[in-house]
Parts: sequence; structure tokens; C-alpha cells
Amino acid sequence: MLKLYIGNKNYSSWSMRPWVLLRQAGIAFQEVRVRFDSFQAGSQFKRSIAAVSPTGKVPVLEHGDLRVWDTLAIAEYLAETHADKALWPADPGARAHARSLCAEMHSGFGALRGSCPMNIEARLADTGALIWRDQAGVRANVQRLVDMWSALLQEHGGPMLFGAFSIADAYFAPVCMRLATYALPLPPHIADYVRRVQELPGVQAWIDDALAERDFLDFEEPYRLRPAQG
Ligand SMILES: N[C@@H](CCC(=O)N[C@@H](CS)C(=O)NCC(=O)O)C(=O)O
Repeated sequence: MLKLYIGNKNYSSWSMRPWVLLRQAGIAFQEVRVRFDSFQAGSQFKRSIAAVSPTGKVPVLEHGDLRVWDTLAIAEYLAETHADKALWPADPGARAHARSLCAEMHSGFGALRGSCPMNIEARLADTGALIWRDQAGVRANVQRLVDMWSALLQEHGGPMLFGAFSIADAYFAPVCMRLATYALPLPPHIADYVRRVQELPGVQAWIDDALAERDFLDFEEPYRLRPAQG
């Protein structure tokens, strides 16, 4: 049985990607949640994760004696071991394109990631409006997403980036959550894609768990003093 080590579902954008991929593809796995804490050396999180990964980070996939860390490596391992699930697009050109996007996500979008950390439970439209007004880097990152997604949705006809759901959509699922939380301005066809991603059963299951978590962590909260009511 595959085992996936993840962090808090409300906050851990990297954990969300392989979890959504596994769930959406219908691959059975066991989830092991390692609660976030300060990330200081010697913290409970670091001690727990040190037992399974040399990086001290989540996600980590365990398959028997094998451990795979880093999201892209996990996605590639799942694609290789579950060829029947077509996790990458079938066409080699489309597959190379999808890999480029995931690599770009992995190493890029620093302004959006830095200024708009994932926080599924929060509603931060006013904060998002200030970020949008003041941060050209965030506006440029969102424009890149709009250009990239528009071209793919047009080329492949939707509903997902390469037609059917693929690793690329799992990769951008946490980005969709950020765009929604901070209510960043989007053209209607891109807002529709964001909504479709949020409505995928695998994403919905993650969101439901994140909302049920109720684990407010100050160090993950640059914009809030307390959790949402209710
Ligand atoms: N490149 C890594 C990034 C993993 C990562 O940064 N994970 C965060 C949680 S979302 C983490 O474990 N942070 C702990 C730390 O920074 O000490 C991947 O793709 O998996």
C-alpha cells in the first residue's frame, strides 16, 4: 500500500498536489498527516519527517522500502507505476508541454507564492486587493497563468488544461485555491477553470478535510490574528 506523508491540509500546498493526484486518479493510498509546527530544527515536525525524508519536508511517498520525496519525483513515480491511469497527457508533445508547466510551477511564481500563501479556510479578498494594487510581481505571475491556461484551454478544449485531468491540473490546484482565497481578478473563462478545479472530487475532498481541520497556526498566518468564525 502506498503511504503519503503530508502536512496540514489548510496550509500545505505541496502536500495537496500528490494527494489530489492520487485521489482523483482513484489510486489507493494511506495518508499520514504530520502536523505543521515551527519547522525549527528539533521540532516535532522535523523529528517525525526526518525518519522518512532527508529533506525534512512534505510530501513524501512511501512504497514498501522505497521513499520518494519532492512533488515532481512523486508525480513521475506515480505516472510510471500507474501507466493505465494516464496521469500525463498521452501525446508526447503535450506531455513535454505539461512537464514544462509543472517544472515552471516548481521553480517559479515566487511573488504569488510568497505574498499569497495557501490558506483554504481564509477569505482574504481585501488583503488580495491590496496585494494586487501594490505588487507588480503578483500581477505578472497571474498574467502568466492567464496566458498559459487560456492557450491550453483553447488548444485542448477543456475542461482541464490538457483536456482530461492530468498531473498539470493537480500541480495548479493549490494555485487555484490561492486565487480564490485572495479573490485576485481573473477573466471569466479562467475563473471558470479555477471553479472546475475546485469542483473536482479529489480537490473537493481535500477542501472538506482542510475546512474540518481547524488548526490555526500563527506562523502560517501573515494576515490573520484568529480563525474564521463558525
Ligand atoms: N520542492 C518540495 C517543496 C516541499 C515543501 O517546501 N514543503 C513544505 C510544506 S508545503 C515543508 O515541508 N516545509 C517545511 C520546512 O520548510 O521546513 C516539493 O516539491 O515537495
